[in-house]
Amino acid sequence: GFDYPDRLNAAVELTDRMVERGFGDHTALIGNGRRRTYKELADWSNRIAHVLVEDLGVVPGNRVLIRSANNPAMVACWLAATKAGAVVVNTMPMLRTGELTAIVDKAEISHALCDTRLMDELAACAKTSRFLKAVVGFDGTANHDAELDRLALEKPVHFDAVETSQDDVALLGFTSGTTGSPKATMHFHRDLLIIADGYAKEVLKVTPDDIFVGSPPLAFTFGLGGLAIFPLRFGASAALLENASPPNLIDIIQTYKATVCFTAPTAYRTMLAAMDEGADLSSLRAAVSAGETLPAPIYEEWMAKTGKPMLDGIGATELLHIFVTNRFSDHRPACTGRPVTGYEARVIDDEGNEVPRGTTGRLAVRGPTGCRYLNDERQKDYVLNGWNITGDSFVMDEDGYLHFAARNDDMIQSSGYNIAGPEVEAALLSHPAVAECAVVAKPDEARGNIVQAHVVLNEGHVGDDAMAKALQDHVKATIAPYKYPRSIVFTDALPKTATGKIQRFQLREVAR
Ligand code: 3SK
Repeated sequence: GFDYPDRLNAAVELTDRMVERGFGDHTALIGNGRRRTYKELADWSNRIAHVLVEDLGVVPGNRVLIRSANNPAMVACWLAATKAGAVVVNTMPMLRTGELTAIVDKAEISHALCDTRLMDELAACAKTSRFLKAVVGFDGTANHDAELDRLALEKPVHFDAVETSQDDVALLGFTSGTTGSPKATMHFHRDLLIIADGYAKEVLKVTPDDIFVGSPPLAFTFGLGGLAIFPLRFGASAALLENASPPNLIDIIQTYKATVCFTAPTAYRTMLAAMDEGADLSSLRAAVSAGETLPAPIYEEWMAKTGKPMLDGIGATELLHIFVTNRFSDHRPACTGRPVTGYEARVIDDEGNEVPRGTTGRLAVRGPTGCRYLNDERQKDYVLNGWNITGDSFVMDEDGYLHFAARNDDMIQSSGYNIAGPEVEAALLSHPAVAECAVVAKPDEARGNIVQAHVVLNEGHVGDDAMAKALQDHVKATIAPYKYPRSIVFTDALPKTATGKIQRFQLREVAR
């Protein structure tokens, strides 16, 4: 178990406490071409916390929204609001007024801190909101040239943080909407530390020498953990990118000799290709892959080129971070691994009973960090006796290792067969012409559904009938022939969420 004092403010632990522990001069964050030490980050967040309390009237329990790309100012704002005892909702730059309004209404947001470059959509939301009282701009480029920065510069660097309880809510994580209306998951101050003291310590073995990089937004708990909480908890550094496209990620890894990377399989695929062109990514000691299941060929090529395993893991906003993972000394291809210490995983049927090993069922998980939805009837559908019922189907093998089968809604029922869309995708991806693909069910009179593949080809290949036939033959030759995609749609790009997940529901709608 984890043993924290009753009175615990996670933001203090990640900044002022680190200064007390001797990390004051150590780099905490790199961003906008500058380094910020732990002392600078502690002072910066303390000054902003003064503004929140004294100028904006934030009181403990107020919900404060932050709108920004990944930059040090966003981290300072998140820490400041947490120090002030607020409940933070971090949001991504791509959200539009409608999506912001849904969040503001659900979480009853009273105050918002917004990068001045992203004000318009939030200002439109504030105009009509009955909850949002104040929107204050900060300078995401860290030139301290916005209202929040000017107010903060007048404040002292010491702040008496609110002595929150370890189980006071610190963060609301909104689930990224691959379907339907968003849900908000509540996380306590202690949860923010548990993911570091659990997964990051046990699996990643973080040291102060580590330099973290990655692509997930800080607004997504995958990013907040991987790019802020984990490095700050252990006196390590994070290099933040506002635009974490694969070329920028490759660049920053080389520039700062990053040691730990958090991203999704697609970016790793680009990195592997870049290595062939001479990119030097040898500084990376940990390559964490999550968000989408890791295809075995990427894992294998990474292993062959670096001599190190890529660590596939699965997490959820509901549980805050990764709860099942491979480990440096315990990893397998096409396998997501075993639960992180403190978490339990089960594969269950529709009645909630555990299915025999080797059988596909729904993944259920229980652990110290969740799941509690904010004011949401759906709690009773997704959380049973403390077990969070995920949206994924998995198989647990005889040794207790979990293997991804499909998103529940990615199971395709065709002519009485259950076909896991991702399995067909993996087969397609093993064809050299295929860059990316997504497989969905297309309703069909004769078969109920047929398998439809949406395919992005690598450069130099043409999406014609001959190519479709070649891909179908390849799938038939790779997996059981009944699984082959009877329909193939060639496309330039797949629809994705802001966090990079393929939005299969959009493709399904087109298929209908
Ligand atoms: O696997 C995911 O999608 C995820 C979600 C939230 C936090 C961490 C992860 C890996």
